[in-house]
Amino acid sequence: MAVAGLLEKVRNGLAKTRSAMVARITTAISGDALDEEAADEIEEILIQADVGVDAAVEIVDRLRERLRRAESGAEQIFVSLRKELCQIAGGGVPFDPGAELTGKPHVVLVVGVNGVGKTTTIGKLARLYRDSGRSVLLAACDTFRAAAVPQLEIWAERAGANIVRAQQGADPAAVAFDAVSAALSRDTDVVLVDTAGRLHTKVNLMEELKKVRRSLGKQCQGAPHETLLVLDATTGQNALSQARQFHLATEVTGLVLTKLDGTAKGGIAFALRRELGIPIKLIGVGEGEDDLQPFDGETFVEALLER
Ligand SMILES: Nc1nc2c(ncn2[C@@H]2O[C@H](COP(=O)(O)OP(=O)(O)OP(=O)(O)O)[C@@H](O)[C@H]2O)c(=O)[nH]1
Ligand SMILES: [Mg+2]
Repeated sequence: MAVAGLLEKVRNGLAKTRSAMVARITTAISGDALDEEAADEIEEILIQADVGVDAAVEIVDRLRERLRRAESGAEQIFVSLRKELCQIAGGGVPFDPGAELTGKPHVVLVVGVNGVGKTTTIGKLARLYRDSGRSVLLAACDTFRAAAVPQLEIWAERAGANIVRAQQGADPAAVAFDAVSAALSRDTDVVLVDTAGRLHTKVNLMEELKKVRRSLGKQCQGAPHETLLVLDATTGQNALSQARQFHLATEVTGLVLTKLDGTAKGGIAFALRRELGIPIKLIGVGEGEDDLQPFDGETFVEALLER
């Protein structure tokens, strides 16, 4: 997608967070200077957008510092805030479905708590890879929920991807093994592994995930090459503890932040970037097929603070 179209998608997706922030910040700095009152108000606005208390305090401290040195004024305050937020969110390498893949097949394990958008993300991801000319196989390792397989089948059909599935109640690690076998025999480029939602506090379910992981690596060295943890942006700061627990169990290599379109608390992206050493790779900004976008910190901040 062209850069303009991409920004538009992200901009629409962040509309709720933006409208909760920009107007209030504009009012807070209507005196044209960043006085104590305005600084406190901006801190409060950032906290309410789920940027996190520590990050909000740090951002406003640095904002004060910046503005002590330069001339203030509403425009300047926005420019400085943009810079501070970019400092936190920027600098990563955005996900590129056309980039060279590690491993053949390149295996992507998708994990997360219940209902965060794992299956939807896989469907959208399949589409992104297919649009880049890659062959894709979906592994239906959510054998727990009865409706999981038909849901994945619909996405597979839409994207033109193959699917490997089993009976409900089957061992997810066995399905994972079969999927990699099938991908190897069909010379498939990418395997996307859907897993059942699980609470990060349930030890036995986290063990099951480790087993799926080992199973993926049995015939394909280095698999999974990517482990994406899906986080629902509407859950707020709890996303941080989910990320920490899943990372302990499965070595998460990237985050997907979904449902940004449904929340005014999109600031969680900054908390995640600041607190964890794990990059945000993709963001979900709607339920449609093309509503999964590569995360780019600068674009994100631009869309968030546009006036
Ligand atoms: N608005 C919005 N809805 C989303 C987004 N991503 C997923 N959803 C919706 O969230 C709901 C749950 O999505 P699923 O993909 O089934 O979630 P899951 O993590 O696979 O759920 P379980 O397998 O039950 O754990 C669906 O209604 C999706 O359409 C998004 O970025 N924006
Ligand atoms: Mg699912």
